[in-house]
Amino acid sequence: MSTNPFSPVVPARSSAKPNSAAREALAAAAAWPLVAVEALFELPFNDLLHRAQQTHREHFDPNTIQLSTLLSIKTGGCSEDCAYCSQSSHYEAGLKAGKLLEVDEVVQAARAAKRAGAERFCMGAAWRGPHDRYMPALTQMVREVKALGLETCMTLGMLEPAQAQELHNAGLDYYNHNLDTDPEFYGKIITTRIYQDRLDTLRHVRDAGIKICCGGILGMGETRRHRAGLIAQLANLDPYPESVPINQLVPIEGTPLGDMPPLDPIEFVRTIAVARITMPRAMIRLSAGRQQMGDAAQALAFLAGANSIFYGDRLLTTDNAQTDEDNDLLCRLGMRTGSVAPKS
Ligand code: SAM
Ligand code: DTB
Ligand code: SF4
Repeated sequence: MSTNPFSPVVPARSSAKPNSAAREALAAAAAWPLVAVEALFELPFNDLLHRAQQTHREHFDPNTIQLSTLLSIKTGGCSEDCAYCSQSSHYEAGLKAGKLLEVDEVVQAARAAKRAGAERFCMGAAWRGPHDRYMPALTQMVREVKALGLETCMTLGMLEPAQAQELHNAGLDYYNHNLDTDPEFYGKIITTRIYQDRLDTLRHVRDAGIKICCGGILGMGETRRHRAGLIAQLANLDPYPESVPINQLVPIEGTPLGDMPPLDPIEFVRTIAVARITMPRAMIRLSAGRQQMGDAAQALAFLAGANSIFYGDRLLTTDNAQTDEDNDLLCRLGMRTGSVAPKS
């Protein structure tokens, strides 16, 4: 074990050559034990932000932000019971369910996103997982959106290995599948699929050669320990996700979490900082909830190491921060938008 509670245990992929017992112990050890992640959360805010900003500068240009645009390609009528979601058929959120969009409609929206400055186009479907009969249309969407010169991302629920491979073969760059929260709190939010189902899908995606976008939601009534647990789960994926969306709950009337009070913005920013420190080369996306957050909290989140946002007036079924407000904020912060990659 490391003696510094703020440093990760030497991971199993270290170049050191321990004896076999030690090697086994190292392999069993998580890169970021929960106690080390909790210790980061406990730091004085200024110390935590300083450390996160240092990490951020080591790996990224601190003044460039990447823009991703979302499109709901199949809305509502979902069989799952995720307590935060407007699209679950278990709740009455007043949403009209739709069919899978035509490929042309998706490509038209992607073209508009590209014109507006997006680097990545993320297509989301309200499914437990895609039925095989939709795979030809989905792969066609990937091919055509990619041909526009955009990075492609899809979030379609659970994937079988063969489906992941088909999407990879079509050119899908990223697959978004969130852990949402830590394993202990998970059962309070979703009962129709288990944590291991999510980990299995992430493995299928990784094995197919697609990059992973995986994060969670804050403000669902979880404790700090649960937030630390979520970050530890993400940081201990081997390798950790290339993209980490951190959503603030958008409370939706009619869902079980519709009345949830907002999370303290300081705690939200702390979580971003801990994600940056524990996953130094990941894109950390300040995702849902920006409209409710205000400029000051967003500016702090960028200082804490967030370097991507969803850009465009809509998320999936709710309003996003409006693009003219985003342009104004980024201008006041002197931030550029464009392609972001970790320094080699
Ligand atoms: N059905 C697929 C799934 O669940 O994997 C893909 C779409 S689902 C809407 C994608 C993610 O959006 C969820 O995992 C959750 O993290 C996030 N999300 C959904 N509703 C939200 C809300 N009201 N507030 C914040 N994040 C939300
Ligand atoms: C993610 O982590 N957040 C996005 C994206 N991945 C698919 C979705 C946010 C949805 C917010 C609520 C809504 O608009 O329905
Ligand atoms: Fe369905 Fe995804 Fe919403 Fe859960 S988060 S209810 S799986 S659309």
